[in-house]
Amino acid sequence: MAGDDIKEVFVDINGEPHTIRDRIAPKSFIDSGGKDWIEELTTDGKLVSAPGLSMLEQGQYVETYIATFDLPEDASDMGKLMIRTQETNMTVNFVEWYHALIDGCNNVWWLERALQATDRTWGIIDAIGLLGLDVELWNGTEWVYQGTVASGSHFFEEFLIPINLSLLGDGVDEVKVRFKSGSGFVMFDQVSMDFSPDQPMTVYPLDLQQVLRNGNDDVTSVVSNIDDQRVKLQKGDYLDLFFLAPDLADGYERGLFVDFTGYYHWGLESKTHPIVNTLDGLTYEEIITSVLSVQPEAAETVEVLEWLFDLTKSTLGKSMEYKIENIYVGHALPWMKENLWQQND
Ligand SMILES: [Ca+2]
Ligand SMILES: [Ca+2]
Repeated sequence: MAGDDIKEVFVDINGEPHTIRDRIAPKSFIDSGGKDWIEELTTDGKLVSAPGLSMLEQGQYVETYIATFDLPEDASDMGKLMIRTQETNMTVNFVEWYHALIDGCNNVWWLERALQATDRTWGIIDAIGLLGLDVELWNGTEWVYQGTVASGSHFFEEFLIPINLSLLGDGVDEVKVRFKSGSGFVMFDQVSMDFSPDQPMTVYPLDLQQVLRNGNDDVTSVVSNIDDQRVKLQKGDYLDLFFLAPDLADGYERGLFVDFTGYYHWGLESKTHPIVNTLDGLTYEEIITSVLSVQPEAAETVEVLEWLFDLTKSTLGKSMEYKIENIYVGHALPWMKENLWQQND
């Protein structure tokens, strides 16, 4: 990247890199009840958080915050909204509910294969969206969707959401951005926006030279391609990745970002079974038949799965409010109260 006043390069939630010049804080950050949280937002160590449980129990499934920024006269057409957030136990416990429901330790090994073999999984993926954080822009008439920060135990990780400022009418001197999530699902530490135009950047994809697991196990061929071959890391495991850096042109600075795919398992001691290697290319029904022949007690989880498919078919494409009411409050919350929070009653 080139430009004297560039402070950093930052990749947005869609994987596009941007240059950052100034982080401008909003002038207010107002929740749905009218309370302004700007002090918590702009103070280090203070957080914006809502009493999720009592809100859900009172039927307020979604909480919104509106951040208002002054629009600089020289603003470009894209605002670079940066947020530092943390998920709360409300979302962590939801994943725990799912894990308990499917008896994850005993069944994840075949479930991940079965779920890849049926279209009904789209309902479940869509339902998991209830844990996300939606971002909208006020265009003077209505709220216009800008993007979603997906859930995933981000411990004060920072995200950049590009905001399409060309949607604003002429003569507008304020930018209003609305955040929407399940009540109490997300805590905000910091929110800011950079209105500067992106500076010239050249992206060089670097060739992966070598990848070592735990310092000595060469897994380069496994992670060089997106395919069925994956490296599994248990707690404490690590990967070292080695790249060759290209020369830096005069007047440019270097920023680095990593692009990778993968997923994580919930629970440390997931068991597996040798027949997992024979499930490639099988249909959902064939996978279930194979699994039941070696693990008959999985029948219980197969039933749960059918129930989940039906439940998430009924919430497919519905609003965040609807999904939280019918999945989270309808099923997960009673389980949490009984199994996780008993001692606090
Ligand atoms: Ca703060
Ligand atoms: Ca691979």
